[in-house]
Amino acid sequence: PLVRAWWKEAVIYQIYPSSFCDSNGDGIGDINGIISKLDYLKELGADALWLSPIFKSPQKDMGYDIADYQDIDPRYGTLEDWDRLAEAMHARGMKIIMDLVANHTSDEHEWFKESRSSRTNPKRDWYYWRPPKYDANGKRQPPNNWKSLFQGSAWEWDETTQEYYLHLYVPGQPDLNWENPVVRNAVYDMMRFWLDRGCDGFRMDVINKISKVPGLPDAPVTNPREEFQVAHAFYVNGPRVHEFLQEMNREVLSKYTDIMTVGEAPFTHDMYGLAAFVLPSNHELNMVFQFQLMDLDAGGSRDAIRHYEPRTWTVREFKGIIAKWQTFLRAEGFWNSVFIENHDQARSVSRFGNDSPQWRARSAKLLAMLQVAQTGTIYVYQGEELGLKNFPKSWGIEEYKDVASINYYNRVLAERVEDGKGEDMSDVMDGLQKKARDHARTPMQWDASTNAGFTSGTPWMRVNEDYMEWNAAAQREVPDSVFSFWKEVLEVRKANEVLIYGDFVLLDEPNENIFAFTRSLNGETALVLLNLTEKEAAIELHLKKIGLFENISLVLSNYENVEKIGGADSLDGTVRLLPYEGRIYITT
Ligand code: TEU
Ligand code: CA
Repeated sequence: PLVRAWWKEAVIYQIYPSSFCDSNGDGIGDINGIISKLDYLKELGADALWLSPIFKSPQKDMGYDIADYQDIDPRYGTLEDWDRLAEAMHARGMKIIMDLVANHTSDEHEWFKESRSSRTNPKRDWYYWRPPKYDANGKRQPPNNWKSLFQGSAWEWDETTQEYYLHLYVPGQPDLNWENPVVRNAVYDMMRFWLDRGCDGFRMDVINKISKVPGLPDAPVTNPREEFQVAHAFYVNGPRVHEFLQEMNREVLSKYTDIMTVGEAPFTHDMYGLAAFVLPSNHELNMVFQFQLMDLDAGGSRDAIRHYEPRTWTVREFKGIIAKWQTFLRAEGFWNSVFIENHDQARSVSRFGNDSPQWRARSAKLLAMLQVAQTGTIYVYQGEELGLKNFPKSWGIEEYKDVASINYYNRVLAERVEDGKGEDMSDVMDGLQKKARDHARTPMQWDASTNAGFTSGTPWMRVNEDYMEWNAAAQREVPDSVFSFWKEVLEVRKANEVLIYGDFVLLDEPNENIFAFTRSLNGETALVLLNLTEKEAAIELHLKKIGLFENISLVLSNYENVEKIGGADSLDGTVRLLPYEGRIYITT
């Protein structure tokens, strides 16, 4: 049965506040900057905005290290600014989604300051504190061999109380101890604070890591060369995660109407494991972000070292992943999140399209079609609607600002120096140029003026060179720009329920170039043909046999002069698509 919801139909636009729009010339984007762009976002078709964290933070991981959940970082503005933003958005019929980062806090959060002050502090147990181990030589060692996701041990030594604390990310991001019910209640109180203030929902940061395997045992040694080991199995979808989220739902989420939740769930591609977060009967979250497609071009497991090693992929792998999630547990009510960019990912046109001058706009449009043709909530990341691409290879390591990139670079360099292998880092720079999170974080390109109109001061991060040509102002006026195309695809999506709710059937799985599928709902069918390659490609369609296409018409195309075919004839037999050509037909 079809269960409608606003958040299923919504287009959610993600804002990375530091890089969106700077209103006061300090080089950093802010809330007033966002307010000044609401009409642009409305024009695009955004129904909701998800803001990456703007809470008080020392910014060791760009705000994903929160020092006060109930205050805004001064670089972004004030609580009053937030109120004005929420009001301005609601006045335009838009919803505001905040980032809930509750797996960890900053080490500058009051909770942690108290916790670290003494072993007997009442908040000691709010975090994971453990005594050291000693090796055969009597040398102090961390309590287990877990590796931090951002390099090194996941444990930090604390001189004052002579114990280690756990941090899956940087040392400035100590993990909260969700085993402690008082901690959970403190998080719930904070959530109520925002919901009562007018927040319409949460994107929940690494929510699948809040429960750790009891006893925190050593991870198996999968990489003998390394001192610390990948330990995903000990905290990804951990033993009590569903109990905690059901409690959160009971205590908080269920008390508010019309809010939405999306949990970030990296480091697993296990369908059934992730279904448990989403199936309505479980009463946890509305949807999750799963990262199987994002991991497709990563060199290895999610071990950070191989993560930056590019991997080549095939069209069949690509469409296989999408088909898997599009068809998964539809009847039971599983709901997808559809995205190919966010603030942790390189630009999609550079990864899955083709960012050469010849194909950039064409393939960016194809990727827009790829997304609106899927069932699930659509997420658009700032700049994706303009076809923004990765910054160039000529940028040195000093232009990379992300702690994950810098730690990775430094670690490989240290290893090479130690091995006497010289200091040639060109392969590492190549990996970063393809995969680093930094590419999504360059300032938004608004117009052709200095600093792309992002700031009148000095931008905190270098602006991509191509802004003179690739910017919002230039594209807004041009009917065949990537921006205008995004507007159009989002309109078509909203006008056609079959694209939102229809059942997905993959066509011609073995085709090595074309991703073809149908979507059907209540007797209506959409046919989607996407050539994911730089060459012309063909597909054999037998639509008359299926008997579906008596009256179909082309509703979306990223080439100008495609014949507006109305009828099955021209689609029955061999259909040829130009490079990166996409077409969406819908029965009339
Ligand atoms: O990211 C979760 C995460 O672990 C990965 O997506 C990570 O960015 C990737 O492995 C790096 O290679 C979330 C946030 O989205 C990210 O920005 C934060 O850094 C992280 O959590 C910690 O809060
Ligand atoms: Ca500013």
